[in-house]
Amino acid sequence: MQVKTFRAKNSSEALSRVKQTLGSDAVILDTKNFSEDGKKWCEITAAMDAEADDSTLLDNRDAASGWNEFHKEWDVIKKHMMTLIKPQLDLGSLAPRQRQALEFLEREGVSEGVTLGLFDQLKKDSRMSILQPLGKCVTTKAWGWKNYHQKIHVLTGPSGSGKTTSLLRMAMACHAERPNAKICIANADALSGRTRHYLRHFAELSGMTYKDICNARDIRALLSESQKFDRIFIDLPSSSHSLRLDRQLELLGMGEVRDMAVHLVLSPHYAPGQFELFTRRFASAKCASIIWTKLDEACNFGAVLNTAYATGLPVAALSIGTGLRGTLVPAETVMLWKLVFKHQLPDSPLEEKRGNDAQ
Ligand SMILES: Nc1nc2c(ncn2[C@@H]2O[C@H](COP(=O)(O)OP(=O)(O)OP(=O)(O)O)[C@@H](O)[C@H]2O)c(=O)[nH]1
Ligand SMILES: [Mg+2]
Repeated sequence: MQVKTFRAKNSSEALSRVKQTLGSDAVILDTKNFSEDGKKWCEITAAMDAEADDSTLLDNRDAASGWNEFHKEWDVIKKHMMTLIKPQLDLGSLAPRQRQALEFLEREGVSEGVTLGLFDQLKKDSRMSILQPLGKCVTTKAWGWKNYHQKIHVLTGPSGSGKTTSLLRMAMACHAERPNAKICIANADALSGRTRHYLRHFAELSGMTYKDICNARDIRALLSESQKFDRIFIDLPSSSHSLRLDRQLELLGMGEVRDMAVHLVLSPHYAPGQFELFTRRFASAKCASIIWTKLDEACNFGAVLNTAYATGLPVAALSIGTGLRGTLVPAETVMLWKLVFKHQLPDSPLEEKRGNDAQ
């Protein structure tokens, strides 16, 4: 691994020097702001997952492009296989109710692989509801203390998917459930001043501890005092598309951390090709759930089913708005069916609470 330190007048200049020299795949290991001879400096230490010389960089690019080539080829093979298989997918052989449900899912953007799997099951029994085979692969594990016993919860996902807001909502939900619990919010997105202010502000307002994580050393320090906390939430920075989640965790010193669950934050807005890339990039044994965000802005929800099939991960929560209060709903399977088949968003927990209070 190539590690270099860059100094500039401010963080954006230092960051652009990092990108110029190491490329956009560089991982930030440390950021320091300090004054020297009356001048302010920002120093960033960054690592590139390759040897220093250009030839190795090229080799790595070759390896990456080889990997991409393999996936491209596999995608083409898959397409050809689907063309061969599709004529056998005789929807007319299903009961009308089953056929309509499958056709609906196809229009919703559910992938051919998924509809094929459902068809195989449905053709065995004309009375079978489509929810039966769907329910075997699309599962939920509602966010809350009861279902997630791990102390450390890490949020990851593509840029802008709603990681930071979801992290705060999840932490706040834990706090609401157990007001005396000691919760720590750790911000590993050290270069984003906006994220730091936002997380620190709400952590302090809610009586939670806030910590900045700039490097693997900070992670070690946090882990060494983990017994002080009942839950620790870590906001991971968005990484470049070629940096896989496992590698990113390793570089941050979290590769071997036990008692940790990673939650993948996604919104249904992305194109199918991007979802395929995400499922490869974020594939990790440490992933425990998916949080679906921006459902209030989506017009179809086929991606929710496709991703459940592709990753096998349960859905932990559904996010239905921009605010922090009443916008994160612990997921139940019936909510997913209403979302996919009726385009019906789950009720906000605030509305539910108001209803209960009124009763
Ligand atoms: N409409 C809507 N907006 C949401 C939802 N969840 C988050 N957002 C908005 O999405 C934007 C991005 O959210 P962030 O939490 O900053 O996303 P992020 O993944 O942390 O972003 P980066 O750290 O920049 O990668 C913010 O304006 C949020 O208010 C949601 O469920 N619905
Ligand atoms: Mg963020």
